[in-house]
Amino acid sequence: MSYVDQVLDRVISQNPAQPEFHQAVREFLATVRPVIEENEEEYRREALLERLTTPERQILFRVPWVDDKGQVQVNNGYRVQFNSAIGPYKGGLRFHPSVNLSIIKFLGFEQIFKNSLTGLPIGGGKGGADFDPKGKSDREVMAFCQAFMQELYRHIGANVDVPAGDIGVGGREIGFMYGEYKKLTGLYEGVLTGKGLTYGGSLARTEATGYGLVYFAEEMLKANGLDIKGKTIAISGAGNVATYAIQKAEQLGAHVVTCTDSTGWIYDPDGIDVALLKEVKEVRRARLTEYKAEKPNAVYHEGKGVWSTKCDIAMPCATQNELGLEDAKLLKQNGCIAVCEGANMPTTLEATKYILDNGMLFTPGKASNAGGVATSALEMSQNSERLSWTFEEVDSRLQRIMVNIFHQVDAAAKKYDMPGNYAAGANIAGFLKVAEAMKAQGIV
Ligand code: NDP
Ligand code: 2IT
Repeated sequence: MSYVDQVLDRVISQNPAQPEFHQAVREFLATVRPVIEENEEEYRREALLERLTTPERQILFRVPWVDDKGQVQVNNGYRVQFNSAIGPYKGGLRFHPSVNLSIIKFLGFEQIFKNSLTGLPIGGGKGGADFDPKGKSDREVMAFCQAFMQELYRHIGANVDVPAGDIGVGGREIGFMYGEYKKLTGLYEGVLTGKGLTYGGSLARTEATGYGLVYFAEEMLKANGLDIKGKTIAISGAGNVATYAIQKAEQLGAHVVTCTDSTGWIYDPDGIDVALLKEVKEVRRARLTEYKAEKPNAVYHEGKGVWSTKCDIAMPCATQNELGLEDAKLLKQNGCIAVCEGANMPTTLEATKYILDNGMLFTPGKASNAGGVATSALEMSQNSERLSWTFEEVDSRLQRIMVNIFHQVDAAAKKYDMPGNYAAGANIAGFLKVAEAMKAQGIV
């Protein structure tokens, strides 16, 4: 049996009932196969792939907190410190009722290669809890964040592990967690990114993932003789990534006609109104029905279905496995030419295969959404030198990083005879740097 197949079998049997983690590893191993096969004996002897697919450390903890009625609630907390070959563990925290070890491990695994692609010194990690911030008061969210940090603080640090936001974790949650970390440790250090601007945050971090996605898409389209200007885009999600992807795409002359939340979706022929979207989702923390209520031309659909929209480009920016095979077929039928992932693993393996086999362009999240974590690393740099850069400085570095990631990914795909297969290119380019660093550091 080939080494790659042997490792995949091992991952599946040693991590039962973790379908998302299996999916991420399967996708990765399938595309790095040609690189491994060039040096199979050496990789096998050093158990490089076994080490890479096994987290360095997994922390599972109880998070007890008191709700507004005086009832004690208990949630499950996670931090998976996956790989520190190229830098301190870095990756977001997700608060969502669906969170489990499989989801945190798939995210942590992909984060290793994403962080490598940024060219910055950050290792891979991810964490979170099955806490649902929906419908909770600010005091309840604070109580939860404090309880979460009461355990997490002993495992993280500015040079150890630096968490940030993800689904359900934005500026409010990072603030509460930062305050608790400072109180427990007495340290005022860059232990979290995505901080508020008054206490060590970086300008443009809020916008970075969405903006970075559009910078990446723009460069990829350019390399294929296309222009983002004038394109109709269907986006899913209505959170941090989606909002700023919509804003940047509209600034660059594209026409974004959809957004979604967990209960339904909006089609707005006039183009999504970002100011209204932010008011509904960030300020009121309400449903998209409130967007519709203020936009007579917009149509609100309950449930799923956003990928039935006629568009040139689809940008899934909500969550994993939100774009399946039937969605990919619909997109193709309707003339869509590119799927650019803003979320982590939003496209199923079957849908990705269909997209690539049918001549559509595809950019994998670990490359196209890397602008968020790259800007987090820029926030770490600013914290270290105790300076704050201007918005323009951070944004122009972000643009350069995204353009550079695209060219690394493109070159790796070409080098291994898979031109245009950016999914393979991203995995290979991300992997090679981490593998070299792991080799250099010996068996640890
Ligand atoms: P937010 O919590 O800000 O927004 C998430 C959006 O997706 C919300 O509109 C939410 O709906 C919707 N959503 C979440 N879960 C589901 C679900 N299970 N089914 C349907 N809709 C869902 O998160 P982000 O924008 O930060 O994250 C979106 C994606 O981008 C995630 O995959 C995340 O891992 C990835 N990502 C985020 C980065 C960041 O910097 N924040 C960086 C790189 C990737 P509702 O409004 O109803 O809650
Ligand atoms: O998936 C991701 O890259 C993030 N949620 C951002 C991580 C970070 O450390 O900024």
